[in-house]
Amino acid sequence: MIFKPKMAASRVRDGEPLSIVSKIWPNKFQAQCESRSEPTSTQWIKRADTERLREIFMKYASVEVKGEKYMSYSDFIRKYLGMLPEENHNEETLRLLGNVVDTTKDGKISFTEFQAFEALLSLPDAMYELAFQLFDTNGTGAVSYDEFEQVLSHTTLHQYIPFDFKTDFVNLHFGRDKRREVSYAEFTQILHDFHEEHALQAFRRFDVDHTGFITPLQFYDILTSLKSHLLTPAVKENVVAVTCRAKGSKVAGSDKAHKVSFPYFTAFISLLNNMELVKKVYLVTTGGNKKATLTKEELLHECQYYTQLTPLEVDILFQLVDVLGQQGRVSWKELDALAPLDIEKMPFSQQSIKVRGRNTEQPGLSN
Ligand SMILES: [Ca+2]
Repeated sequence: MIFKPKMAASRVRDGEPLSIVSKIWPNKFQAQCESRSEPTSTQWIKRADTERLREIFMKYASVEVKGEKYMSYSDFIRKYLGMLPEENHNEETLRLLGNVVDTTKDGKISFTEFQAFEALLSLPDAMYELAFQLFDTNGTGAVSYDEFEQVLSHTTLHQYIPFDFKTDFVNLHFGRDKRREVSYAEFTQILHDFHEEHALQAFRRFDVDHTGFITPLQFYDILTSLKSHLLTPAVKENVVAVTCRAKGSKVAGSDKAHKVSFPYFTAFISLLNNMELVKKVYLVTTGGNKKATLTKEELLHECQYYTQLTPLEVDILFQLVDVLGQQGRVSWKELDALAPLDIEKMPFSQQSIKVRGRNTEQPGLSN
């Protein structure tokens, strides 16, 4: 989402980037894409063999220093990955992306670095690793506040709704003097918390009177600017209608009718984030029968075992299901239409399926 939010959003359902990648690494990110003989779903995560990889590398490497071939950032990002195709592309963007692969930070990409990048893609936490390397611009193995601000300020996310860096969020993670550096493990958590904090800031920005309410259109604005990766067409088309009709967003007898309350706002986003869990709960309850339908009460009963899913989230789920034309009953079809990610096609999912020798048809999260 950093540089091409539209591309990122539209690719989510193609099973390529997880939301985190669409935010951080806006690309198809298959370094070995050219090495596939057959594009089967599991094969693309396999590591390409060295010889084939070298062949690909040599095809793009335009720089030669003392008899050694290297890729320039432009060779790698623009010609090989096909990102930033515009002639007048942003040089800073190119530098930030090239820098991810150039671990020696000498401005060019060696075969070893190319190979390491390819290997990184087959790690189970590849997407977080990529994000970390993007933020760790000087390659010290830790992210400083300056790096965090520099990279985030360069995102379209920040351009839509500026992130306020002068907040407790920054103080808590980097210290008040901003001198604390963040390790990889901590960084993965920060990345997660950052998106929540940003949504929170956006709500406050629109709630100018501090009433705890925003309008459905403002809600729509926030969702499409900050959470577009969570919005399937079914959600996007119906979000305003749903929030206008929702009981949870009205205060009876007051002028707050048809407004979005803060709890509704957070529950809505949380539900979209949790859709894979909802699918799991559905499958457990129906014994794996995707044709079965469940009422709100049935689903709610099962959801008690999962603390992540609140009754308000289940309410919102059924409000969405209702506008999809299923009065009061939910089946796999509706869940699928609302779920932002096809988790079974995700690289980490494929990887763990492979490791455990499981069939890719099996539903559910692999972690
Ligand atoms: Ca290098």
